Amino acid sequence: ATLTPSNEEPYVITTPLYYVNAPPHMGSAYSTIAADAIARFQRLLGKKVIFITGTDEHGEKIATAAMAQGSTPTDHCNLISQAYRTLWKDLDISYDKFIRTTDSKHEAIVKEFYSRVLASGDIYRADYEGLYCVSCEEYKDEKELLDNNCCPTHLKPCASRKEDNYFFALSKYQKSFEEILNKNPSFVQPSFRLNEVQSWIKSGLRDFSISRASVDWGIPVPNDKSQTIYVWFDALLGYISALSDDQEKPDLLNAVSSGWPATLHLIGKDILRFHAVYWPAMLMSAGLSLPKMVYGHGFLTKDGMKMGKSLGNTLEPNDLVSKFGSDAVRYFFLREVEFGNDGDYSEERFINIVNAHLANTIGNLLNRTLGLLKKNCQSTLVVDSVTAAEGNAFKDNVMRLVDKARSHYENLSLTSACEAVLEIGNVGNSYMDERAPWSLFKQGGTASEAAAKDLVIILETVRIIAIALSPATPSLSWRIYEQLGYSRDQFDETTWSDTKWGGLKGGQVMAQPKPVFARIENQTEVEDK
Ligand code: ME8
Repeated sequence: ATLTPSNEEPYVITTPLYYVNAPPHMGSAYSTIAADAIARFQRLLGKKVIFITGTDEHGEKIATAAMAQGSTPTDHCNLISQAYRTLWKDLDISYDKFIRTTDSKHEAIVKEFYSRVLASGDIYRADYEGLYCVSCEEYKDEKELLDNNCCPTHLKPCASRKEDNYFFALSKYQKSFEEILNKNPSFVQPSFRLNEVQSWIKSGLRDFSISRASVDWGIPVPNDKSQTIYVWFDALLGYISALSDDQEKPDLLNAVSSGWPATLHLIGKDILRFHAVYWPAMLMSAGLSLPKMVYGHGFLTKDGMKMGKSLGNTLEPNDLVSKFGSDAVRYFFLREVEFGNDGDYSEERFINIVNAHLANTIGNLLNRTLGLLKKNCQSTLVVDSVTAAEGNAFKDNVMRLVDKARSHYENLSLTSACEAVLEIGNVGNSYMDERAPWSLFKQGGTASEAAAKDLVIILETVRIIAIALSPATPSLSWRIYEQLGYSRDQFDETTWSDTKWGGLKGGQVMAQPKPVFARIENQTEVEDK
C-alpha cells in the first residue's frame, strides 16, 4: 500500500511543563489527565495528535529544592522528572513528546529565540526593584499581595529585590493584544476567564525582566554569561522545542515547522497570565505564530485552599492509583470537578462515585447481561445489533446521547461528556429492568427470542459506552471490549465512528463473564454494617 502523506494540520495539545521542585501531586495529574482525555478524543476523530508534556527544571526554586534535599540540581531534576514519567505511565497518559527544559535541544532553541527577540529590538537592560515570590517565580504588584506582602497563592512573604536585568518590552504589544482579543475572544477559555485577561491588559502591560543575575541554575543569556534567562522566558519555549527532532543542530524554525502553532495550551488558572499575555507577546516579537487557544482550568482544593507543592497540602496520586486504579482516578476527577471550575476532593465521594458509575451502571450492566447470555445463548449473539434493534426507539435514544457526548468533548466540556456517556448506561439499565429478559427466557418461544435480542441490544449499548468513555477510562474500555470478544488490535483501531449503532455481529462469541471494574469496598461502610 502507498502511504499518502497527510497535509492535515495536527492537533497539538500541551500540559504545563511541571516544576521539579517536588514530585507530582494530584493537581499536576489533574491537568495531565484532562489533556490526555482531549488527546484521546481527537485521535478517535482521526486527527493526528501531538500531545506534549514535560518538566520545567531551571530557576531559583528548583536550585533551592535540590539543595534542601542535599542533592545537585542535575541529580534532583533527573529523579523528579522521572517520577513524572512513571506516574504518567501508571495513569495511562498517552503523551507523544516529553520535553525537559534541561534537554540540550531545548537550551539551543531558547538561546536562538532570545537572539531573535533581541534582534527585533524588544530587549533592553535596566535596574529593577520589586517584591518577588520565589514559589511563583514572579515579581508581584504590591496591590495583589496580602498583609506582610504575602503572596495570595503561597501565603509566604515576598522578598524585596533589586537587580540589574534584561527586560522584555511587553508594553509595545498593548495594541496588538487588544486587537487579538477583539478579533478572537475564544483565544482564552473558558469564556469567563477572558475578563481577567482583558482587565490585565486594560490596566496597562508593563515590561518584565527576563534574566537573573542572582541565579546560576539556568540557561546563560547569550553574550552575557553573568546572567541566566528567567525561568518563564525559558520554559514556555518547551512547547516548541518539544516538536524538534533530536538532531545534532536543533533549530527553532525546524521545530516550528513540525507542528507549531499549538492548538490548545491546557493549564491551570494560576498561570494564565504567562500563557495568555507574556507568551503571545514573546511569539509576536520573534515573528512566530500564536497558539490557537489557552484554556485555564480550575483548582483542586483542600479545605478551600489550592492544593499545591508549595503549600504542602497535596493529595498523593500514586497512592490513589495503587489503591483504586487509573480508571477510577481519571474518571472521578473528570466527572466530579466541573471542568473549568474548582473542586474539592473527598475519599467518601470518590468511592461513592466510582462504585455507582463504573462498577454498577457500567460494569454490572455488562456483567449481568453476559451472565444471561451465557446461560441462555451459549455466550453467542443470536443476531447482529442492527437487526436486534429494528423498530426500537431505544437505539435512537442511545445515538442522541452519543452525539451529545461528542459535542461536549468537542467543546472541552469534559464533565458533561462523561455525564452524557453515563446517561447511556442509565437508559441501558432502565431498558434491561423494563424488559426483564431473565423472565422472558423462562417463558420460552417468541418471548425467549425477544429476550435474546434484548441482550444484543444491551451489549451493543455497552460497546458504545466503552468507546465513548475511552478518552476518560482507556483501560476499563479495553476490558469491556475484551469481554465482548474483541482483540486488543481491534480495540486499538476503534474510532469515534464506531459509536454508530451496528458494531456487534450475529454469531459473535463473548468472553467468560468477569467483572470489568471491581467495586471499591468502603471501609467505613463495611464497619457500619
Ligand atoms: O507552574 N489544581 O509548574 P507547576 C489543579 N513550571 N491543577 C493544579 C493544581 C491544583 N491544585 N496545582 C497545580 C508551573 N496544578 C510552571 C509551568 S509551563 C511552560 C511552566 C496544575 O508544577 C495546573 O495545571 O507549578 C497548574 O497550572 C500547574 O499544575 C502548575 O504546575
